[in-house]
Amino acid sequence: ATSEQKLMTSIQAPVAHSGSKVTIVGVGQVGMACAFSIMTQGIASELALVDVMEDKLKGELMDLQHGLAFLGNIKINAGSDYALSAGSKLCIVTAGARQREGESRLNLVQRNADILKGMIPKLIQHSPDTILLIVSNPVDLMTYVAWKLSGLPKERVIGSGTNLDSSRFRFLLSERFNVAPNSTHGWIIGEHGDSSVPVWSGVNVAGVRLRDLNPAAGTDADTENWGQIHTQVVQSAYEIIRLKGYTSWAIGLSVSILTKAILKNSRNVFAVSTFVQGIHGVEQPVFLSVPCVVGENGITDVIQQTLTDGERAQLQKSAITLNEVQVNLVL
Ligand code: 6V0
Repeated sequence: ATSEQKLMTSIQAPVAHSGSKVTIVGVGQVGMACAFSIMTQGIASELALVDVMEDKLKGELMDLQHGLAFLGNIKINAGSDYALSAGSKLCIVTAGARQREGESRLNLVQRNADILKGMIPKLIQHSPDTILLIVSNPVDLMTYVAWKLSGLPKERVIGSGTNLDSSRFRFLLSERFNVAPNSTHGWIIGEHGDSSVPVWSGVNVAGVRLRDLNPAAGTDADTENWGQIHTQVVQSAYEIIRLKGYTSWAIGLSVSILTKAILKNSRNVFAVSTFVQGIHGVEQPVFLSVPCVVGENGITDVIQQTLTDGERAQLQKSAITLNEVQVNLVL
């Protein structure tokens, strides 16, 4: 008998796969930050990492596994074969090129669409009932591409969208108010990127609205220059990329909280990229971020925010811009 057989009396074979399996495609800076956040918070019971770089996969796998004695156990696998992803409740896509210094997110579009073409059908083949969470940029367009390639219903294909922008916004607001970021509420919707829309009317602490304290907040007439905060949000990815080469920790946490909402059916509300044709007067079949209720079956509801005419017009303009790129994509 082996030592294992001497150690234990077997009663029955353990199950091969447990319920909350998550696949992450792309083990670059973003994918690994997502993996680390999910692992350390004990959100998933199983993690599969897929990429094209075998050595990097093996190294990352070993490095994560060597931390498991400090955490709750989770089963981690890594490899280039999509069979590893079988039975995933959620597949997170972070593979692809990232912006080069000074490059806009929209510029990446066909390069990353081509990468998704080789990946999405394989993910669906192995996990036909999965939810897709798209992170690769430009995320709103990539979410559309993933939706088209997957054949999944639209509510099961989610883009990480402006969940990160909203968090950046809340952090910067919180510094001005000198209260904690998670006690500071505010939403950025629309495109994850240069044309995102800050909803100033909703910014509040404990229900006290900034606009009631300063009716000009976020407008050109504002002497306190709150609008500068949105400019900073828009520039922050460019700034971080200039300073450290990529962004990782905040997007990893943004993705892990979305993962938790899905696996635990939490029905929290997040600004994520969803199909918005017919919402806020958007006419094009595009994905943009609006506050969505997120649960085990994906997006169940969209919150109907009270927007100003200007905010609606900005959303509609983003939709037109995205659609112009979208119709020229080769899928
Ligand atoms: P990275 O560190 O270059 O990692 C990309 C990974 O993708 C690498 O490990 C590649 O090997 C892998 N990859 C490339 N092609 C394939 C393929 N065909 N199949 C499987 N894997 C592949 O980039 P990083 O992790 O920094 O960024 C990844 C993506 O996330 C980029 O498109 C970023 O622009 C995007 N981000 C999106 C954010 C958001 O808020 N939505 C935030 C930050 C970055």
